[in-house]
Amino acid sequence: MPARGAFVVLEGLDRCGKTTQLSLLRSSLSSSSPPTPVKALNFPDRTTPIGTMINSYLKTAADMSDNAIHLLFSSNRWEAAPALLETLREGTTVVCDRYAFSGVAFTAAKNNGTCGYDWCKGPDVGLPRPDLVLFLTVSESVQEKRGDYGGERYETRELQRSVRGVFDRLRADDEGERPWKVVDADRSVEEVARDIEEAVREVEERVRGENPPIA
Ligand code: T5A
Ligand code: NA
Repeated sequence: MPARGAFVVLEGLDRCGKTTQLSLLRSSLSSSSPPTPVKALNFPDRTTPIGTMINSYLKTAADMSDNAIHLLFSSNRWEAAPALLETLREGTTVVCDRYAFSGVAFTAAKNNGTCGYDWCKGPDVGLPRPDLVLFLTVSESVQEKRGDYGGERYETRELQRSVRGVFDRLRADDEGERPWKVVDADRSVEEVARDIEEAVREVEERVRGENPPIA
């Protein structure tokens, strides 16, 4: 049986550059010699029926309680989980734009009494566990200047500040479980890409060598 693939998650505030970096990473891994089998995923996956509901919520076309939308974001990961596990078991590395950390960070950031930090974590317990979290940091002034910022529901200065705080708490609580690499994403696309590729090659090598179980 081949060693499983590594599961790498990119996290960060809105417009930190995850999508840009994910596509560069995918091409650099698949064009290396020998090529690394790699698959890119992103959450929310707006293409499924659940994702369609999430999309209307984010575009502010639909309203929903904070608890209900939180559970939809989580369901959107659970519906992808069987295929994700299968891909990793085949030996393909998965790089993923946002995951359960975003789920907790954005809902808990609302400071709504019925969906506090601990409640927010519950629905994602048991999902496939990432081997590495790449956390892209972006300063407020850079973020707000990036293309299209401000169009979706969560893209306000006040909420993004609160999200930043919850991400810090998540990182502190999670670092004992798996490595987090903080990447300064205010820099050029190329500089950020270099750091990300290096970290991913390291984790790839570790996972291929140790072939740890996917919990
Ligand atoms: N959410 C998500 C939840 O509330 N719960 C959950 O469980 C999940 C999974 C949508 C929202 O949903 C929330 C979080 C979000 O508010 P999304 O679809 O990932 O999530 O939306 P965004 O975070 O807004 O994703 P974007 O695709 O818009 O931003 P990215 O991917 O971080 O940034 P990217 O690469 O598209 O870049 C944005 C712009 O900046 C430029 C790019 O060209 C682009 O114009 N850029 C740079 N410019 C200069 N220097 C660099 N280094 C640059 N990198 C990118
Ligand atoms: Na956004």
